[in-house]
Amino acid sequence: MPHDSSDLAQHLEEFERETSAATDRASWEQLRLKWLGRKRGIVRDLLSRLGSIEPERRKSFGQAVNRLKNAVETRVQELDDELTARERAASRQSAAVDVSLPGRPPAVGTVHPVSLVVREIVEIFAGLGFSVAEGPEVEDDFHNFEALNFPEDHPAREEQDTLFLEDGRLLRTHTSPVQIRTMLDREPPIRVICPGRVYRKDNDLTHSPMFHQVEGLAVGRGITFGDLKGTLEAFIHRLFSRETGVRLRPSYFPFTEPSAEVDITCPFCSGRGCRVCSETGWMEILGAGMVNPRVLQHCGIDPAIYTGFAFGLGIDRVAMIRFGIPNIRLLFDSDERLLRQVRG
Ligand code: 2NL
Repeated sequence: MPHDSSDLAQHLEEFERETSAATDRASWEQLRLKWLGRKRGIVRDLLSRLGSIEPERRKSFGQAVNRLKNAVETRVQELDDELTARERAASRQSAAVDVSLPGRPPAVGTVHPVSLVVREIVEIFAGLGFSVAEGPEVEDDFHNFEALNFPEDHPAREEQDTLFLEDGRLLRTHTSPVQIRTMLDREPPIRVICPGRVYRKDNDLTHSPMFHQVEGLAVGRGITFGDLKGTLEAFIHRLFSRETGVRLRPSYFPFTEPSAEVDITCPFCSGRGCRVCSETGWMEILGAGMVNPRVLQHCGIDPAIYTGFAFGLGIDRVAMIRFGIPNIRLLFDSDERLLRQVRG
């Protein structure tokens, strides 16, 4: 049992040895408990023996224990300060910002080919005096079919082709309802271009249930089929090239009379014939015609005073032709590897 000053000197030596091994928090805490612990600490233990020591040695022993106690307390505090300083330095290091590192460039998206083509078409028609009109994608039977002179039993009205909501409304199958709304809202002269998403119950290698359309409408006094032809030729020459040939074939739509389908000379072979145009030299890109008087009437416009022309084209096909995208899936997958290859 350590009862005199020399034993205490050994304690001090032992303590010194142990401090050099206390290099982290855990070993420091062990050291502190062993020496300064309130219950079984060595210093506390020595002090508790003070009473059982002979009176003449009690004073010097007590002083020696106090010196040991002070030395241990001082050193434990020093070690604690050292550990804290090292921990702070380490966390500063790991949180440090290296201001000389180059910045991480933000990911920048690209404009979708369909949007590029829409912008271009809108720009061309703006130059011809047309403004953009937009409307809802969820429509009713009146704006999507009835006002457009679709007969009650027209196949396009069937569930087989049109996506219906439970309440009887539907996803618009063309952007024509936007033009119907425009005619109901405004007085002629009207010149609008209506780009947007449209929906049909179609899903195969060449059809997507959602696709994009642009329709145009001009209503005013004395508008003729010649105006339609001139407008479309100007448009096609700007969108493709001045050399592009244009031809109109008679066709039928319930909402126009007369109606035409519009072909252009194949942009891939300039009309000589290739695989893309099935060796015909022509590609169909538009449907058009003079607005059926019954449609004008549905919209409160007097067909005795006003006439109009209208046309519609699928944007997706134009974008695919324009950028050489071989199928509709690639166009709608939004794969950045494709999008980055397409530049307006
Ligand atoms: C096509 C054919 C066309 C129209 C759309 C239209 C709209 C109103 C009145 C009359 Cl409100 N016509 N739109 C006219 C002719 C053809 O689209 O093949 N589209 C892809």
